[in-house]
Amino acid sequence: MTLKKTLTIAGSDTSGGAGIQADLKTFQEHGTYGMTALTVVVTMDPENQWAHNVYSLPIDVVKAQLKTALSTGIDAIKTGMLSTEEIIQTAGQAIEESGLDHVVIDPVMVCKGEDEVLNPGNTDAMIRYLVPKAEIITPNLFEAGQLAGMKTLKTIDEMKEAAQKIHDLGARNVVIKGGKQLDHPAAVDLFYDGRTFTLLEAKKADTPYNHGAGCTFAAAITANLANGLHTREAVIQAKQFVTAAITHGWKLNEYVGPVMHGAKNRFEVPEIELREV
Ligand code: PXL
Repeated sequence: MTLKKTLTIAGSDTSGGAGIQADLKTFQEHGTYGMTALTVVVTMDPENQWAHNVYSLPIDVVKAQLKTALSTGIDAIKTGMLSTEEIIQTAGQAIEESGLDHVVIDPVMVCKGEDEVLNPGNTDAMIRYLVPKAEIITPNLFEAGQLAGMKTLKTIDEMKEAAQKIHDLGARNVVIKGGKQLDHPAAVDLFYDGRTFTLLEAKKADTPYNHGAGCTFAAAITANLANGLHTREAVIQAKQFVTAAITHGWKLNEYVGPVMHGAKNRFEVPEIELREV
C-alpha cells in the first residue's frame, strides 16, 4: 500500500497545538504520510506569561530538508510560519522546482495572542514568492488585510474585497479565515475561486480553546487535495475537520488550549452551511 505524501514547510510549536505538530497530526488523521521541512522553533516561557520566542534555523538546514523531502515525490505542500525573507524565498523556489499544483499557502504572520508581526518585510516577500504559487491561500483577517493592503478585515464585504485583491496577486483560490472573530452569528470563512464568493458557516463553538485552528484548517485542506478532492470540496471537508477540532478544544495549561486535531474522526461530523454572497 502506498500513501499520499504531504509536506509541511513550517515552524515547530513546542506546545504541540499549531505549526508542524498540528500539520502532522492532521495529515495522519487524513491518512496521508506527513513529512516536514522545519523553518523555526517556537518556545514559550512558563516564567513569563507563556511569551513566545522564535528561533530561526540556518538557511542551509532549511534547504537540506527541502531537498530531502522533495526528492521523494510529494503530492501536496503546505507552508506555515516562515520567519525571514530568505526562508520565504527559499520555500518559493523549492515549490517552483517541485512543479506541484497542490500548494497551500498559510501566510502565518503572528501567533494567536501575540500581536507582533514576525517581520514586516515578510509580507512583500510572500506576495512575491508565495502568493502566485498558491492553489489555495488561507489568510486570517489580519493576514488577508496585510496581503491586500487593507486594515484588519471587519466585515464580509471587506473579506470579499480582500479575497479579490489576493486573487489578483495570483492565488488561484482564496480562503479567508474569519472564524469566530467576525461580528457575525456563525463561525464564518469565505471561499473565493475567482468566480463565486461562498460563505462557509458553522455553529460558533463555546470554548476559548482554539490554539492551532488556523494551521489545522490549512493542513486539512492540503491533505484533502493530496487525496484527490477538488478545491471546493477540500475546503468544505477541512472546515468540518477544524470545526470538530475546535468544538473539542481543551486546556493544556493556564495559558493555552489547543484544538483536538482528531475530533472529527472520533466524534460527530459538524454541519457546515454554504451560502453564496
Ligand atoms: O498559529 C500560528 C503558529 C504557526 N506556527 C507556529 C506557531 C504558531 C503559533 O503559536 O507556534 C510554529
